[in-house]
Amino acid sequence: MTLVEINFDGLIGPSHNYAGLSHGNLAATRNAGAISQPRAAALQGIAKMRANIALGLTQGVLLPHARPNHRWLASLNTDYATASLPLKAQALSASAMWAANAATVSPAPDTADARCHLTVANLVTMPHRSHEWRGTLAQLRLIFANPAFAVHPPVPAPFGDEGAANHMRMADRHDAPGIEIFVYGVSGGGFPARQRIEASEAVARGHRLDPARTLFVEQSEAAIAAGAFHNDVVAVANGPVLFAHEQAFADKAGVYAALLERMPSAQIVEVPASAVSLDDAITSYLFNAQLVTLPDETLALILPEEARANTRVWSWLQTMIAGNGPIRRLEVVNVRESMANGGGPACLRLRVVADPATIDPRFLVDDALLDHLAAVVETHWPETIDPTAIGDAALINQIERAHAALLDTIGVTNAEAVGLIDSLPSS
Ligand code: SUG
Repeated sequence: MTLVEINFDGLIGPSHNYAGLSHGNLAATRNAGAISQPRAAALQGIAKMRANIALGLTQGVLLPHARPNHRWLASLNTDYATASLPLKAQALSASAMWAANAATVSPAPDTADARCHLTVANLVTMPHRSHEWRGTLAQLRLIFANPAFAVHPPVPAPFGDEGAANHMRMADRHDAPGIEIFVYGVSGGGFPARQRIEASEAVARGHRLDPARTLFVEQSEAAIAAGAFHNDVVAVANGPVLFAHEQAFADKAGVYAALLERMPSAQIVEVPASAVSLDDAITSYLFNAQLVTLPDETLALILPEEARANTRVWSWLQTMIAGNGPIRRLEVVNVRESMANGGGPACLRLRVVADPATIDPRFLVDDALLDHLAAVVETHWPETIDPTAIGDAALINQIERAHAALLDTIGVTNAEAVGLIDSLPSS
């Protein structure tokens, strides 16, 4: 059994639009009302997956959810035609693309029963995300049906849980026992803290983690106030390396000491505020890079173009690479459409350390499958969406046909589609 890290990227759905639904997510708020490009967005995501495969990484895909979510609207005693514009936007959101918020994952070497545990995030803080969990649960149960996995439903409201975006795992090797770090928020400049400690603790118990190798860490108020609505906007970890902004945590000295005590081999790469301010870190998404281990065991950062465009961030990165640190390579990807809604390269992926042989092969991608996905996107995804025009029946029809064409391409059966679609028929 070979455990490897698999990055499951959320394929950007045909309803991707800028409705400005996420209070505290400054990029999304800034772009509210802009015209989105769902087709270009999905192709950017596919290009990122291709680039990761070319680096020798194992790549998976999570499918967009059926939108609008008719079942959710029905539970609110309305339907898409008669719902208010805000409810329409919430029901139509393509936010399931940000796979880092799909679930928290604890690989088998960390758990008492040696299974890989996944807990679906409840995402209760934001209405448009609060109805993702059913579709996510159905999809994860399909992909990870093998007994090597335990897929758990979300922890209950009101304890907000945002999944892997607020969770980091460090280990000397992917297949060795690791340290799991859960990052929760308390408050931040009037913005909601989306991750509650009660949720993090519940997930850790459900995953049967060793308390001696589990840390619960508070995100700094300053980071939340500056727009870091998830920890993965100010810190990322992989292998023995923690890459973090100086102001990411409420008590950084305590965090670093607790980590080093449990994992003396841990390496902390801290970016000082004097070199990169929180604002620069958040607008450039420096820390929303994918920090990955390449086949030659060196570490690389997969960064958004916005990080290269920021001269302070880029010059800090150049200095880092010129030094003797553990991160040896920088790769730049264009995920602009997702970035404009506050989702960088790391938001778009869920990491699962597992044996690929235990995973439903329809969800593991190679270049040939990506060619098929790109063809479906080119044919069916809307070119643009104006968020004031989401009442247009022809647009909704196109979005629903696009999703059906995708399920067909992946080879999802009708019976499986019922669970995935998570909606009442629109007719
Ligand atoms: O939850 N944006 C997402 C971005 C999630 C980024 N994920 C991570 N950091 N892991 C969010 O705020 C914007 C949708 C809109 O406004 O229409 C949105 O939901």
